[in-house]
Amino acid sequence: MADVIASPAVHTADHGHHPDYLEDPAFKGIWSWMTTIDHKRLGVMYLWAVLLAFFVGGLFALLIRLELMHPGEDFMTAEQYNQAFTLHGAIMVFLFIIPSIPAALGNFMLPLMLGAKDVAFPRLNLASFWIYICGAVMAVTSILVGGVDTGWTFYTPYSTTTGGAVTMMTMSVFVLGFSSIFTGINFIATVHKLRAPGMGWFQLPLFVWGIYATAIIQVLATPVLGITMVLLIMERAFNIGIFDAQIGGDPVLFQHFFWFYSHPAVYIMILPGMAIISEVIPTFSRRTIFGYRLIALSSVAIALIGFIVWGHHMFTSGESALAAGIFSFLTFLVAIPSGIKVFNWLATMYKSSISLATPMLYALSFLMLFGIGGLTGIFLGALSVDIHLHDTYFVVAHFHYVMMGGTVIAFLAGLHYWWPKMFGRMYNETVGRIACGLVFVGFNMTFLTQFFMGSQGMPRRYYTYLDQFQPLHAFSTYGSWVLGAGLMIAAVNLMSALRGPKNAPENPWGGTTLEWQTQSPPITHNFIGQPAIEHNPYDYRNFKIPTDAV
Ligand code: HEM
Ligand SMILES: [Cu+2]
Repeated sequence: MADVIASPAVHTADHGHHPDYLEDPAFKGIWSWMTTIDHKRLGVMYLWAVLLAFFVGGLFALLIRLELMHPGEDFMTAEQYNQAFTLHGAIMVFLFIIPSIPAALGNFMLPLMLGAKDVAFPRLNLASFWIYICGAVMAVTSILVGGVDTGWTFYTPYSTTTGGAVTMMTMSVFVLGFSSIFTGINFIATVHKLRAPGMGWFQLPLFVWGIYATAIIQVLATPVLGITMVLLIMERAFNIGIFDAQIGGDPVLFQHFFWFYSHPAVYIMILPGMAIISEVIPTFSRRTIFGYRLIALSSVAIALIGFIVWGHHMFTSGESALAAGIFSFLTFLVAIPSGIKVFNWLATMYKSSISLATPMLYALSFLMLFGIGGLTGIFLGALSVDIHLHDTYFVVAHFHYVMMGGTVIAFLAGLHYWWPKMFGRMYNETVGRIACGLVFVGFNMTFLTQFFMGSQGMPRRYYTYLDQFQPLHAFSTYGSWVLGAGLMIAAVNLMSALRGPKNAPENPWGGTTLEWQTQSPPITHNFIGQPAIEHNPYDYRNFKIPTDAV
C-alpha cells in the first residue's frame, strides 16, 4: 500500500462552528429542500422515502404472516393474498432495498469519504430523486387502482393476461430504473473525478469500493429491466406476440430477460450492505482491516460474476441440462469472493478488543445471518437439490436471510454508525442494543422455521397449506411480531434522538475515514479547504483515536 501523504489536517473544529447543512440560513424553507442539490440533503430525503417504503412493505409482510397463521382464508381471499405478497415483494425490492443504501447512505457519505464537496452531477442527483418519487407514486397508484397479483417477478403468460394494474406497476418499475441508472452514473463519475489529492484507488474506503461496484451493475443491468418492462407493457397493450406461445412467442424468454437483470440486482442489494460491514468492523475492533485489497477487488468480482448466473432461477423451467449445469457451476463461483469478505472480516476481529456498540452488534448479526443466507444459496445452486426446493419456503427463507438478514441488518448497522454524523445527535445505546436483540431473535423465529417447512415441501405463494405446517407457520408469525417490535423500537430510538440537542462529537466511534474529519452534522460544503489524506483507511497503527470517542 502506497505511503501516506502527510499535510496539516483541516478539521473544521479548528475554524470555529459553522452552520451545518440542516440549519444553514442560506438554505431555509421547504422549497430549499425540494430543489436542493446538496448530496447530504438528498441523502436524507431518500432516507425518509425508503423508510416509508420499508414501513409499507413491512405492513404487507405482517398481513401475509397473519393470514398464514392458519390454513384457509382467515381475513384475506386467495386473490387478496396474491396481491399482498406481490405488493410486499415489489415495494420491498424496487422502492426500499435497491435505493436504501446507495441512494440514501451512499449519497450522504460518498463525497464526504472522498474529501469532495458534492457528487459529480448535483442536478442529475436532484432529478434522480424526483424520478424515484414519480415511480413511487405510480407504484402506490397501482395499488389503489386494482392492485397486482402476479408476484414481484411479473412472469408471463399470467402477467399478460390477468387484470389489475399490471401496466401501471411495470411502468413504475420502468421509471424507477432511471433513478437507479442516473445515480449509478453520478457515483462512478464522482469516484473517478472527485477523490482528494493523494487518494489513490487503494486508499479508497471500502464503502466507496462497494458503492462503485454497485453503480457498475446499476448502469449495465438496469436498462435490461427497462426493456423487459416495455416489452411486457407492449404485449399487454398490443399482443405483439414476443411472449405469447400461440403466436410464435416464448413465455420463458421473459424469465431470461427478467433474471438477467434481477440476479445482478441482488448484488445491487447486498454489495452496499457488505460495504457498510467493511466500515463498521475495523472501527469497533480498532484494527487495520485484514486483506484490504482482496476485499476491495472482491466487490468488483462479485459485480462481474453476478452477470453470468441468472439461469439458476430457471432450473425447473425446461432449461437444457447443459445450460443448467453451467449456471450451477458459475453460481458456486460467486461464493468465492463472498467467502473472502467473510473470512477477512473475521480475521480483522481475531484477537482484537471489540467494542459492542449498537452498530457492531448489527454487524455481528449480519455475519451470522448473511452466512446462513449465503450457504443456503449454495444448496439452491446445486441442481438436484434445487429441483426439490424450487418455489418452496426454503427459497423464501434463503432470500430473506440474504435480503433482510443481510442488507437490512447492514443498513441498520450503517444507520446507527452514521446517525451521529448525519444528524449531530447520539441515540440511546441501551435501547439500541435491546432493539438489535429483538430484531435478531424475531428474524430467526420468522425465517429459520421456513427452511424446515420448505424442505418438507411447503410451497411459496399459497394462502393455504396442509395442517402439518400450521405450528411452524404460527411460530413464524409470532416471530414476525417480535421482529416488527424490534424494528419499531429501533426507529423510535433514532427518531427521538432528533428532538435532543446536537451532542455528537466529530468522531464518536474513532473511525479513520474522512467523514469523521467533519463537523457532526457536516457544514453545507462538507470541509473548509481541501481535506488531506493523513493515513490509509482503517490504519490504526498511524491513527490517533480521539479522546471523546466512545
Ligand atoms: C420485515 C420482515 C419481513 C417479513 C415478515 C416477510 C415475509 C414474507 C413472506 C411470508 C413471504 C412469502 C409469501 C408467499 O410466498 O406466500 C415474503 C415474500 C417476499 N418477500 Fe418478504 N418479508 C419481510 C421482509 C422482506 C424484505 C426486507 C424484503 C426485501 C427484499 C422482502 C422481499 C420479499 C419478496 C421479493 C418476496 C416474494 C414475493 C413474491 O412471491 O412475489 N421481504 N415475505
Ligand atoms: Cu439468482
